[in-house]
Amino acid sequence: MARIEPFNVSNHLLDQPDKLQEQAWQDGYLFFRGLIDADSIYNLRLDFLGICHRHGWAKGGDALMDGIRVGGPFMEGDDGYWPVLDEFQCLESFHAFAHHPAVLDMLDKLFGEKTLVHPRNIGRIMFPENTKYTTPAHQDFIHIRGTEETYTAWIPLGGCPKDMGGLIVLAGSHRGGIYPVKPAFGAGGLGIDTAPLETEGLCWAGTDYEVGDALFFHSHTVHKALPNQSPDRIRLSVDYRYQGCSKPVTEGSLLPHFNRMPWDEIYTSWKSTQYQYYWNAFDLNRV
Ligand SMILES: O=C(O)CCC(=O)C(=O)O
Repeated sequence: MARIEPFNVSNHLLDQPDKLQEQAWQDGYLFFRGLIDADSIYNLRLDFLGICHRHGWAKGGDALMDGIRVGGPFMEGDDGYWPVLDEFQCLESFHAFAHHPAVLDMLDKLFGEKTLVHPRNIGRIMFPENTKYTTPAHQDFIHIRGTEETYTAWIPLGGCPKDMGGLIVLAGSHRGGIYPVKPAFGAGGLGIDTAPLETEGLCWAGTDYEVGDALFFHSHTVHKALPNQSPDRIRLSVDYRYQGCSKPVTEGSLLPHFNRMPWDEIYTSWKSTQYQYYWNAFDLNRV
């Protein structure tokens, strides 16, 4: 594995929209330490791990919040994976978290207009001993479309040192257009050969993520996960997508991830309507 440079940390730019935009354009990503309060992270972690535990995938009791695997590795696409993913998808807390004020405040500055939160939210459960299915190097644009000025937020639900399989980005790779893809194992199923880009001088950037850290990257930025090499810890994380509200958006970005059930079914046990169909309040540029 090539060298991984530390992320540029952008907390000091939070009140300077021009500088935030400049930094994002330079690197293709923005990384913040402690952007999100720890309680919000732990609450969602608890909800995710409760589901994992009920399905026999994680230890319970005092060990629940440690995220210690039982059995597996289980992975996206397995029969037993869908019931877990469906429960994640129905969690009100999971969808509400995408609207965290600290995240939206930063993004409104980055986009220079009100942010549209895509409702197609993704929860990831990455087991150890599953290197083959580690997320391959890819660009999100081919999965999302709409505007290329879409940013993905990758937020681990707890600390995530590199050996637990955090996300890394190929800094500056967003300036090279769309790269050729080939079938690959792991999330998304498509991978990019990054060797030529590394030879040209692009470098991977990453970190040992701490609770509350958040990474945002442009839809053309090449990124991938590191393998989860911990002996027994499940890596939990969320992917949320955002764009300026005036920019084009595809219908697919307004559907649930994998579109396995309609929004009405997802909303069945929600307590609030605040984040239900909220995107209909925007005058969307649908493409
Ligand atoms: O968390 C992961 O392993 C994959 C996240 C990712 O690359 C994505 O959603 O685009």
